[in-house]
Amino acid sequence: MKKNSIAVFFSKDVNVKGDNEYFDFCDPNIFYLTGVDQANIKLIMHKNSKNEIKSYLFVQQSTKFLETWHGKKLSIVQSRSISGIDNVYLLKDFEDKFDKLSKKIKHLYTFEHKMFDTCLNDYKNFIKKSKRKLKGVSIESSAKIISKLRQVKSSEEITQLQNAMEITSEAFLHVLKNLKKLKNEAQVSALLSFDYIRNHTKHSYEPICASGANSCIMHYVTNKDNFKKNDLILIDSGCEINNYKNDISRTFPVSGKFTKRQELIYETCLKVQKYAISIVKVGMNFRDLDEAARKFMSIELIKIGLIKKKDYDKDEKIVNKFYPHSIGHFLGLDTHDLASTLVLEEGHVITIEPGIYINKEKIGIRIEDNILVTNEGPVNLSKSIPKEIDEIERIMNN
Ligand SMILES: [Mn+2]
Repeated sequence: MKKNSIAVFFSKDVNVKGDNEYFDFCDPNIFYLTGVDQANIKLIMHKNSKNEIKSYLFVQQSTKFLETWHGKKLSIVQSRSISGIDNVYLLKDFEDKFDKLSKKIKHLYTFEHKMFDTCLNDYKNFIKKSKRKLKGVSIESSAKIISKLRQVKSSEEITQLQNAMEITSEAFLHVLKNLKKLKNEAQVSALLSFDYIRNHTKHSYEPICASGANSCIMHYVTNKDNFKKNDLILIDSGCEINNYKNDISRTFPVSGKFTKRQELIYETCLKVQKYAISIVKVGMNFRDLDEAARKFMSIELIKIGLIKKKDYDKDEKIVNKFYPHSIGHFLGLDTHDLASTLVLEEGHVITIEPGIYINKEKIGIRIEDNILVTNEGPVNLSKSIPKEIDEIERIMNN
């Protein structure tokens, strides 16, 4: 932050649909900065002319109504102890405090990012009002600063991801061991939920349990179709601990055995995945990684005859027909985490997830691991989840 500046973050209120509540994770930025995971809170960070920083946290006052219907809100004392911020106030004091603090500032940082839900009416109105009120103050986005911080994971954050991975891994293994007995996508989805929830975690995102032709739909979440003989099932799922998210994909044969054709496509995808992981290193641009993986994929798809070399030479985009997405994304408090830079640094966590989708053959394969970037090379956080064909078949048929 620049001298004489203020950064302001709001978290969402509890979502209500009909008469039911949806407890969305409050706000990744506020959680990152304060450790408080509660809806409807506000944060001001103030840097004065002497480079001194003070933070102010505003929390909702517990009322009889809230306690009856939603449960107790964190008290000021609790919020202080969780956040380490001395200056904790009630929400109703926000405006006063902001007006006082903003008198001498030259810059106001607001969080606006195209990828994220900043469509809080409250927050939008606040920005609008500030623009009107604060003459001569430059209004800037804090996205770049906060992304830079969030992108590099501390060892505590990596531990959260690893702890979650133990449970994600347990769930995938549980599915693998039982898959031959299961009859449909819903049962796979239920088994994942069973393991996540009984281990006090939750889904990082809506799981994808896509069998047969459904596996060629990238964001399939219907998860209800019955298995047909020789179907593959593509499972894209993960749990989160303290809001730190896993994001794993595996593809298994529901019968316990890959057909020869499925085996060929699967091995091709796995080869590309292993290659992409192997070239991950500090200093590499994610775009170059994506490019190299796509090139490797193209060569492999030509080798197995899925695309013709002469067609590829004419138009490299032909690969997109079978591999329509990129090699992966950054991961953390958001499944598609903020990234201030595409150049990999120690502590970045990314997914590596090539896929091959052949609609007319009802074959969709994606293999996705979560990779920690270190100076010593890539560390596969999800290596305990089987992806070799012989291992998958051995576990399924045991
Ligand atoms: Mn992913």
